[in-house]
Amino acid sequence: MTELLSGDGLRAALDGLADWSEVPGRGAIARTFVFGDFNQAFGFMTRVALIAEKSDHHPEWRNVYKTVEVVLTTHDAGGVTGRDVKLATAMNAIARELGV
Ligand code: H2B
Repeated sequence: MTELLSGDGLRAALDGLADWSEVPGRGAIARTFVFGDFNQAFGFMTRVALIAEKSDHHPEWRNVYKTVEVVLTTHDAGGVTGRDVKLATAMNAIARELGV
């Protein structure tokens, strides 16, 4: 889970992660979520925050009204790992439940 993903490994992981892309030169992946309104965006963040805290893996993110910009990287490993893929997968599932 803490093994760095790069090259083909990262590309394979991104293939299974709808709407996420690599952040060039950063060892990170990113997705921008656009919800219906602020309540939905903040509800998403609240649900993700609980998962992040429980798994001790936290997003870099920015919220403006109904938009949530997320960057995931594993700081301890200096790049993308399975922990980021797992959190991104959970984020996609929650967003999907909210119709995004
Ligand atoms: N979150 C992320 N995204 N990367 C980490 O390496 C990380 C983290 N490390 N949350 C955790 C906290 C670590 O700092 C604590 C001490 O377990």
